[in-house]
Amino acid sequence: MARKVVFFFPSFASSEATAPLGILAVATPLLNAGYSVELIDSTITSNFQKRVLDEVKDAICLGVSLVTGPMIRETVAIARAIKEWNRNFPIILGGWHPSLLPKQTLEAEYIDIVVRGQGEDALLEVVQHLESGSPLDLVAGIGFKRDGKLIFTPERPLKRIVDLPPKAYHLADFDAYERKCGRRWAMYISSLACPFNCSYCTNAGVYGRQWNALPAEQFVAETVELTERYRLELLWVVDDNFLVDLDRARLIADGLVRAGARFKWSIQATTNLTARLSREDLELLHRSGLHQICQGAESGSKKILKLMNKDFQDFESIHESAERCLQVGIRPSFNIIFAYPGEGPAERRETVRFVVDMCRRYPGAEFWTNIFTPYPGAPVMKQAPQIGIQVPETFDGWADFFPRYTKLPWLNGREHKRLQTMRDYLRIAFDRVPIAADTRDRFTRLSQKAMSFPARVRLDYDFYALPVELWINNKLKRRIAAKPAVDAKQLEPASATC
Ligand code: B12
Ligand code: SF4
Repeated sequence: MARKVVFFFPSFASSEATAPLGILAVATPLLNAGYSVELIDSTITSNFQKRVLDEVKDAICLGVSLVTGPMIRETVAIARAIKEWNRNFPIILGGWHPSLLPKQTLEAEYIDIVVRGQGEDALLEVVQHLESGSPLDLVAGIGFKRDGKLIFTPERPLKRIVDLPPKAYHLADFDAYERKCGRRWAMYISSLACPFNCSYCTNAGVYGRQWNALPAEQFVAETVELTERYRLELLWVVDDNFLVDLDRARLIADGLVRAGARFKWSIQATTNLTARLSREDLELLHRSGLHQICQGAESGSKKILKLMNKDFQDFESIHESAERCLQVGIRPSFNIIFAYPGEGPAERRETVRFVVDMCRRYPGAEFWTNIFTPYPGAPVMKQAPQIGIQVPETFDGWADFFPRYTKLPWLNGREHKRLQTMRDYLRIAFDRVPIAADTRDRFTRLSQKAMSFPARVRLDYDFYALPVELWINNKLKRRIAAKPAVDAKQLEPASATC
């Protein structure tokens, strides 16, 4: 048997294709230990099932990385196909879903091992044990099966990001991702955890709340090298809250300017921390290439923000951050969660008014909306029985948990349809800039622009009957690239993609 490990990354239902950072992270220690690694990403591999089956023939094991939701579908399909070929071939799951629900995931008959939390050291140790045939009991932070029994080893302490090895970016086929997405970009991570604890968020459950980060010099050196080596035009820094340490952010910006960096980058940060940035800070960040700050506004209702445990955020700071970012040329992007438990028609209306008002006042600010999706491990899940959320009892039961179409006990039937229609109107009323290249022709662009005016009127009057603009928009969208099949199967025509 070759000293080879195969990784599979299931489709994540988005055209914003790039290399999966979790797999690039866990591959490094394997490569350093002399193993060879094969990465098959469903998004860029049309015959991915055959490729996986071919590659595992002479490998030690298969590793899959996934989050809760539709990625589970392809994971199940691949795992079942492998087990049909050889029921003893080890299948290892890592990433967010198995970390948050290790027991239920391992109960699936086609899963052999789950890795909980950071996988760099754990996977290397698992692979070494599989290779030598020795028992896995001493590998911390995993679950495995023995004689049909599930065995969980003690938790593995979290490592700080400075102590983690660099990611194996060379495994990524950036040409293929560029062909798919129309843009050459990558993800980069420079800090772990978030000091806050929003009740819908799963972060604290996997990474705790001890924010820790790479030093500014390392950020500058690595990102400049990475973007030059792979000719990347954009880096999405996927830190949960990039701006916790403002001095570090300033030093990074200064370092990138001095290094003559030519790439664009975007970050995620809370609104309160973004509002702390002065105009000078933002100008410096913009000069260094920062072009977008993604922030979780989440609701236009004070009551809902409180229920979400987002007391640290106020509307004044959201306005301030939008205004100041736009003044220097940085795009403020905000997320919204509709239908959070406790949200009724009045609070939903407040949120729509808030979004519309922000977009009118600050042209260039953008909003991305979701439907509340109860994720395992999020603090709000403790209330699941009281609020009537049916928690799936099997691994594959989580496949339909997806913010684009989640149905909830308090958001079903007509209410669900109405919200989806309203979200569609928000999409066409105001512009948003996705990472994937804009493939619309002039005709589509102008037609969509023309439809933004009636859409705004509808949002003002809360009137969504006979949605002709959406019907036309769907026809227009069919002329441009389709999304991956995994997602398309689930979407109802009227609410399909943005
Ligand atoms: C980048 C990102 C995306 C990108 C992914 C692009 C890509 N090509 O990978 C995009 C935009 C597509 C995306 C989409 C979504 N995302 Co997202 N995303 C992230 C984000 C910001 C970073 C992930 C990352 O790469 N981190 C860096 C790597 C190094 O860390 P890691 O993933 O934790 O990996 C470590 C371990 O998990 C483990 N590991 C990971 N994989 C594997 C595999 C094996 C075999 C092993 C052993 C170990 C292992 O080892 C790694 C190294 O220590 C996280 C937030 C976060 N803090 O991580 C959210 C996050 C993962 N996303 C989340 C969500 C909810 C979504 C969406 C549903 C959002 C939406 N509104 O549509 C969709 C779902 C898409 C789908 N698949 O169904 C949630 C997941 C919650 C959950 N229960 O699963 C997170 C945690 C955000 C949050 N706080 O709620 N996302
Ligand atoms: S601020 Fe963002 S990352 Fe931090 S807990 Fe809230 S949702 Fe999660």
